[in-house]
Amino acid sequence: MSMTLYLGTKNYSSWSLRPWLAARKAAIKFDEIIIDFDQPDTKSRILEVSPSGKVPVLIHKELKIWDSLAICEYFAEIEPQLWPEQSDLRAIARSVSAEMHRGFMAIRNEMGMNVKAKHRKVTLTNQAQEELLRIDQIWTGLRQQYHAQGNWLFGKFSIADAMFAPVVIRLKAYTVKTSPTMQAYVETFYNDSAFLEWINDAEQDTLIVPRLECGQV
Ligand SMILES: N[C@@H](CCC(=O)N[C@@H](CS)C(=O)NCC(=O)O)C(=O)O
Repeated sequence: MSMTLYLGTKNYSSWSLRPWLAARKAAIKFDEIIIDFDQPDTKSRILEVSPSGKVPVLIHKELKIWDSLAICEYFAEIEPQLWPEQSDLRAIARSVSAEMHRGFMAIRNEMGMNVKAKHRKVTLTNQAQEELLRIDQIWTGLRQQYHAQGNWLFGKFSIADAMFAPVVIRLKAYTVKTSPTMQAYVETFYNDSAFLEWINDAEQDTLIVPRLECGQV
C-alpha cells in the first residue's frame, strides 16, 4: 500500500507545501488528496484522517503522521539525504527548521501564503519586520557558508529549504524589502521543477478564501 498525503488548498496551505516538496525532491512516491479549506465538509473530512483536525497528514499503512515537520522527518528516514550528511550541519538544519516551525507568527498573520497574489501591498508591524530580518540573517548566513556546494541553504536541498518554501512564496506575493541574498534564494525556488509543479497546481485553484487573503492589490 502506498503513502497518501492529505493536503489543504494548494494556493494557501503553507504547512502542506513543506512535506509535499520534501517528498518530491527526494523522489518519494505518494498519492495526494486535497481537502479544500472553508467548505461545509472541510472540518469533517480533515477529522476523518487527522487526529489534530489539521492538514497535512501522511497515512502509510496503519500509521498516521499529522504534523508537517514530523512528516518530513519520516521522509528523511526513507531518504536520509533530506538532511545534510554532516552531523553538525544536520543539527543546524534542524535548528532553523524548528525555529521556522514554531515561530514567525507575525509574518504568518500579516503575509499569509497565497501563490496567486502578486505584488500586493502590506503595511507590516514592527514584529513582522523584525521576523523578516531574522529570516534574512538565517538565509544570508547559511548561503555565505555553503554557496560553493549549491544554491540551497546548505548547498544541496534539505528539509530546511522545504520549511522556508512558504516564505519564498510570500516574498513573491507581497511588496516588502528584501536583501539581494533573499532575492537570489527566492529565484532558486522559482527555477526548481518540483516547486514549480506546486506553483502551477496552485495557480489552477479557483477557490478564494477571504479570511486568508491579505494586502492591497
Ligand atoms: N503544526 C501543524 C500546523 C498545521 C496547520 O495549521 N494546518 C492548517 C492549514 S495550513 C489547517 O489544517 N487548518 C484547517 C482549516 O483551515 O480548516 C503542522 O506543522 O502541520
